[in-house]
Amino acid sequence: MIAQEIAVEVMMPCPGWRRDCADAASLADTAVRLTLESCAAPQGSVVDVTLTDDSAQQALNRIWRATDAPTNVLAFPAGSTVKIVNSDGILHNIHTYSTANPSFNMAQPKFKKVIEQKIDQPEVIKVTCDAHGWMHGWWVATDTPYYAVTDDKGNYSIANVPPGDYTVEVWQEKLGTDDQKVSVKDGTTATTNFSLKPKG
Ligand SMILES: [Cu+2]
Repeated sequence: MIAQEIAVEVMMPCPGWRRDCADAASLADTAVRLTLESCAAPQGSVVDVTLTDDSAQQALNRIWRATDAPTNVLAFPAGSTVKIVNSDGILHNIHTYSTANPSFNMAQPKFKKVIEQKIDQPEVIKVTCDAHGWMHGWWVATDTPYYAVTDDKGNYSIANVPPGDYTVEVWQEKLGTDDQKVSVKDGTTATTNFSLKPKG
C-alpha cells in the first residue's frame, strides 16, 4: 500500500520535464511515497521534490559541492588527495569501488567535516554514499596532467599541451569510452570531437 498521509510536492521549474516526460510529476510522487513507506517515515511528513535543469544543478553543486559544473564527476591526476567535505551536517558513508587503488568505506558523521583520501593509481572510481542511495559520483584519476571535465553542452578544452602526438580518451558514465589520435602543433589549437552512442 502506498502511504497517503504524506504530502509530496513536485516542482518542475524547467519546461523540459513537462515536454519530455509528461508523467514526471506523478512518477516522482509515487517514487517518494514508496521510498518513505519502505523506511516507515512518520505520517504527516512533507517532501518537496524539484525536477530541475543543468544550470540549477550547477548552482547547487557550486554551493554544496564546491564544483562549479552540472556534473557528478571529479577529475584529477593520480597522486592527488581528494577532500571529501560533509557540508550539510548529517551522517554520510563514503564508499569507493576501485581495483587499482584500495577501496574504502567510511562513515562521515556531522562532526567529521573533512576526510582526505589520496588516490595513487589512475582509475575511474565509482563513489557512493551508503546512507543515501541517491548520492553517487565518480572520481577519474588520470595518468596525465592534461585532462578536462566537459561542461553541460559537452564542450571541453585542455590548455598548455606541449607539441606532440597524443591519444585523447573520453569517458562517460553511461556511454563508456572512446579515443582518438591527435597531433598538437606548437602555438596552435587541435580539435577532437567525439560522438558517443548508447550501447546495445
Ligand atoms: Cu549521504
